[in-house]
Formats: sequence, structure tokens, C-alpha cells
Amino acid sequence: MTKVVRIIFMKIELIVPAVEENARIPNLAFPILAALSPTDVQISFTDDLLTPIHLEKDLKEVDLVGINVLTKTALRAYEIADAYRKKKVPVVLGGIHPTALPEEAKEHADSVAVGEAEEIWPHLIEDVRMGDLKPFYRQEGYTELSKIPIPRRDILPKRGYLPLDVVQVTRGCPFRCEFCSVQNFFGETYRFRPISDVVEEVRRLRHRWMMFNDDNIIGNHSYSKELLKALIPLKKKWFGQASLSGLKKVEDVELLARSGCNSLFIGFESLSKKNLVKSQKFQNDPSEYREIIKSLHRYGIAICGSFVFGFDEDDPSVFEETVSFSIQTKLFLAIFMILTPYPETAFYHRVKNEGRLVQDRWWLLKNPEDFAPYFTPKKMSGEALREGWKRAWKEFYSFPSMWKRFHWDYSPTLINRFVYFPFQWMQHRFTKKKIIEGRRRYRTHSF
Ligand code: B12
Repeated sequence: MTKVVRIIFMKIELIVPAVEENARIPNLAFPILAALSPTDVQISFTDDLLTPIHLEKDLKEVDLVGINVLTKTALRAYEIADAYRKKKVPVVLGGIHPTALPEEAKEHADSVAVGEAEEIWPHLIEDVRMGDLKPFYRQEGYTELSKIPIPRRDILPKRGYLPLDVVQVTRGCPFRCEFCSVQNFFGETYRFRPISDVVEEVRRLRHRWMMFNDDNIIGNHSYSKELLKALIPLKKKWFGQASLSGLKKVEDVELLARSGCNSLFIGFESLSKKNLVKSQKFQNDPSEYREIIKSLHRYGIAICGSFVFGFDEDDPSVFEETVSFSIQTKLFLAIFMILTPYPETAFYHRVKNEGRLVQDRWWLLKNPEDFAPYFTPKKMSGEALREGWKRAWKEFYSFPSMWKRFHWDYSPTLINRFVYFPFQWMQHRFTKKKIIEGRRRYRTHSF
């Protein structure tokens, strides 16, 4: 009979892999899981973005390694996982990518956590202690958000991140956009944390600035109204993602501003209603874009607009049209993306079924960005899409555009006056180096 030796002083290393320079924003998944770990477990945390992991020299002596995996970081995550497993340290992978493709992830891990993990995490730790780690862990149903503890932000490095705290108040999204990964992850659910829990957490935060990492902070009108009102006395400054459908009424925009909202990331995606309908992004109506933008600007809320190129109705005129719109409406920042078939999204399956997916499993390529688009667009060539995408960035962050987009006529806000030009300059340099010249510094074994 084999004797089971229970690990008593257990050490867990939690890792967020990085493929290249990125926004220095703290991760939230691991502080949550750390708060749910037994108190006698010693947790360490490495953000590969802040301290790149050298796969020969930097591996720690621990009893378990947990890695957070997005599609974009999958290859790097697998490299790190393989290196630890070579040293006989058990590895568990979790997050949005392993949830979409658990079997692929399992090739590089001893165990895969599929979906949300609040309820399974303590059991998983106990199984490691008993030497009985299972190949897959799947939580029954979705996490009840009243059970989310205050995240242990103390595990995060004190230096290197932007001076802000990340907070989550909802999970899921009420919408079903074809290209988005989150409905697969959260199913049909859209859940909210009790406002009192949020207030309690926000009160304890170190920084004046917060980022809400919710997919849509104002997806439910009555909840968001209550939340925003509760934020007013806390006197924080915050930014987050919001959908256009919640921004149509001026009184809602005013409440946003009063709650401390300083800027919003908005997925406009396209100026073509046909594209939006085909992508099931019914909540966006391009005929309303200008009014909503104006109303946000009037209340001093800056906008980072996200646009996607490569939809079925996009022909080569889309680039000029989108950039002109973004300049005329004076967006503070714009992000232009090439439509991407993320694994297990409805868009991925559609282009695959239509025989248009030219690069399946593109996330396993060494420098994947160099090969986008991974599918054949309908009304232009892949090459034209790539070139137009580069032109859009170049034009939006050109000096004349920066000048035209500055809000001379509005009252001075922090963004409007003090950080506008430094941010534009940063984006101008990013565009030149990363987008136009394609000089991305990817992590490799031998950096
Ligand atoms: C905040 C955010 C960001 C922040 C990241 C900040 C940070 N350091 O975490 C910023 C703005 C930098 C960002 C950037 C990008 N993002 Co983003 N982002 C999000 C967002 C809105 C929330 C993520 C989050 O914090 N969730 C909260 C935590 C608590 O949830 P979680 O991470 O899922 O963790 C839970 C479980 O998954 C599990 N779990 C997670 N990891 C692990 C590990 C182990 C071991 C275990 C056991 C469990 C476990 O436990 C947690 C508790 O249940 C998501 C949307 C979403 N709802 O997931 C998109 C999302 C993750 N992003 C996405 C994308 C595409 C990107 C970019 C590629 C965009 C771009 N083109 O540049 C970049 C890539 C960044 C990179 N790393 O290279 C996609 C990813 C799709 C995919 N298949 O990978 C998402 C899903 C958005 C979407 N609508 O499709 N993003």
C-alpha cells in the first residue's frame, strides 16, 4: 500500500505571462484566488511583464505553479509551464484560453481549471497537498458574486504598475457579440456584486485612481445607477469599459461624471450598421455615436474608442471613413484592431465553416501579429486590410490630428489640459515603433 504524505508548508507560485510590452495594470484573478487560499499556504506572484521570467534561472522551488492564460499569452504560458514541469513542479493553467481549449492547455499542464475558479481553488490546493491533483477542475455553475472576498492585493509587486487599483463589480455581459470571448466563458449570465461589498472594498484601496475591469460597467441600468451613486462620496477617479446603450440619457452621463468617471473605453467597432447587425452587436447604432460622444465630452469624460477592421461589409474605404470620424469627434484615444477569430467564439466557427480561416491555431505562432488577419476578409485582400489598419493608426496619431482633437472649447479637465499631449506623444511613438515598423519585443528563452 502506498503511503500518502500530506504537504504541510505549501508554497504556490502564481504567474501572469507576458508576450510583449503592455499596459502595466495589475492582475485581479490571482489576488482573488490568494484570498481564498488556506492561510498556511505561502503565495508568491510573478508578473512576467514587470520581471520577465528567465526559463533557466528564475524558476522557483514551489509545490504548485498556477498560470493565468489568455489566447495572446498562451504560447508563453506553455513555455513557462513546460519549464516548470521539466523540474517536476506540478502546473495548473486557468483563465479564458484554457476554458476555451482545455485539451490543448492540458498538453502543457498537470491540471486545467476550466471557467471561474473561486469554488474549486481550495479543493485543488487540498488535492495537491494529498498528491492527488486531478487533470481537470470545473466549477459547478458560476461564482456567486457575494462570495468573492476582498482580493489580496498585497501579493502584487509594489512597484512597476500604474498607480491605480483594479476593481470588478460584475461578471458577464448582457450582449452576445459574435467576435467576443466572454459569452463562452460566462454563458448567458450577467451577475453583480452587492453594492455594500464594492463600497467596502473601494474604501480600503490604496490609490485615488481605479480601473473597473468589468466588460460593461453600465450594462444594467438600475444596478449601475445604484453603484454610481454609492461611489460619489468615496471621491475616487475611475475609468472603465461601457456600452453605448447605457449612455444615451444625459442624466446617466451626468451621474457617471459625478461618480468620478474620468474616461471610458467604448467599443464602437464599426460605423456600418450592417456590420454591427451581422456581428450581433445590436446595441450599437452609428447614427447615435456623435450625440453620445458630445454628451460625454460635455461632462469632461474622455473617450478611448475601439474600432475593428475586417468585417464582412468593410471595403478599402473603411479606414479613411473611420479615422475621419474619430478625428472629427475629437476622441482622446482610438484603438484600431484587425478582426480576430478568438478560439470558440461564434466568429471563429463562422469563418472556419465558410472556409475563410487561413491560419487556424494562430495563437501558437511565434510572432502571431505579423500574420494577421488570420482569415480572408470579404471585400478586400488580407494585405489591403493590414496596410489600411497601419494607415489608420498613423493618421489618427499624426501631429495634425492631435491638434485637431484637442478640446479648446471645453472647461479644463485633467485629461483635457494636463495629460492630453503626453498621451498623444506616447501613442505616436507606439504607432511608429509597434504598428508601422512592427518592432515588437516578444519574450523568448534567450532574451
Ligand atoms: C481587464 C482586461 C484587460 C487588461 C488586463 C489587466 C490585467 N493585468 O489583468 C488590459 C487592458 C491590459 C487587457 C489587455 C488585453 N486584453 Co483584455 N480583458 C480584460 C477583461 C475586461 C477583464 C479581465 C479580468 O481582470 N477579469 C477578472 C478576473 C477575476 O477574472 P479571470 O481573469 O477570468 O480569472 C478567473 C478565472 O478565469 C480563473 N483563473 C484565471 N486564471 C487562472 C489561473 C489558475 C491557475 C486558476 C486555477 C484559475 C484561474 O479564476 C479567476 C476567478 O474565477 C477581460 C474580459 C473578461 N471578462 O475576462 C478582457 C479579455 C481577457 N481581454 C481580451 C483581449 C483580447 C485583450 C488584448 C489581446 C487586447 C489587445 N488586442 O491588445 C490585450 C492582451 C493583454 C496581454 N496580456 O497581452 C479578451 C481575451 C480573449 C482571449 N480568448 O484571450 C477578453 C476576454 C475580452 C473579450 N471580450 O474577449 N485586458
